[in-house]
Amino acid sequence: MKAAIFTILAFFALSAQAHFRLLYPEPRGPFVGDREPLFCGGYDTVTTNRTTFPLSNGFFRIRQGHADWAGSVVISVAPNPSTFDDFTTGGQNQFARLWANESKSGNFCIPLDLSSTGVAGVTDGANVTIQIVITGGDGNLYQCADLTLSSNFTVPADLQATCVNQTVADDHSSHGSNSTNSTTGGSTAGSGSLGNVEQRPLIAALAVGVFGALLGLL
Ligand SMILES: [Cu+2]
Repeated sequence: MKAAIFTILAFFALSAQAHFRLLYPEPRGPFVGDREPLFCGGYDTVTTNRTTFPLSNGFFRIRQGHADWAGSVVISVAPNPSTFDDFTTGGQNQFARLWANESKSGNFCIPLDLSSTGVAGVTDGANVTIQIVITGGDGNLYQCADLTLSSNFTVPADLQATCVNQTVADDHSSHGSNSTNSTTGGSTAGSGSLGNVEQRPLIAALAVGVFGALLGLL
């Protein structure tokens, strides 16, 4: 009986809590691990309280429970994007950030310059939705944020200050332990819940916008 309970707990820890959290901009709704494999993490209706987001030189923050993961960002200009098709044109994904990969888990702050997407309608004042797509060994996972773009908006200093990268030192034991800790995680970077962290040169590279360039290594 005890073994069975432990197995069940372990299952929930891995299935519901590993995954990733979108910390900024604000996701459509509260994180529900079991629904993260679904479109927009299970939230298929646009929110009414959009986040004002810079058209140029923005960023997004995630906390990633998987080692050896890849991520991309797609964008929709539909007023109420509710299906994956709303993030495509002519059958092709509208990328705001091309796929790139990373070996570590932890906190990541990734540049997102929406002015350079080349997607029609991604302009000053536009209402758009971004969908972060992460794959780390248990299928694609999704989180969405509804935004209003502004060319003269700067992310407030307190939010800028949270834009840091911290990776977990031990890749392959982190999935389980991090998933347990993340159940109490707050919304700020560097909360200490990830245990030992270290800075890596790659992470510094991410901060200055090399993320997309890593595609060439895939
Ligand atoms: Cu997962």
